[in-house]
Amino acid sequence: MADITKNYQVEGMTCAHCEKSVREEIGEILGVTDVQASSESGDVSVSGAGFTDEQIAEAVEEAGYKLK
Ligand SMILES: [Cu+2]
Repeated sequence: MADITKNYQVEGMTCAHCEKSVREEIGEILGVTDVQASSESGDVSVSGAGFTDEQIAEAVEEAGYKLK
């Protein structure tokens, strides 16, 4: 399966620590190979294969934030 990159908007990230929490939680999802997160813009981009929007939403919530 080819890798894809999907972009999400996350509410509530305010600093580098928030970015790290989001990156770590999403990074645990099977198939995710890379996560970029910006607390400034709220942009989170996830690369990989086989992950679902629902899994991303759950991981973001586990980290303590919300998908927009
Ligand atoms: Cu923070």
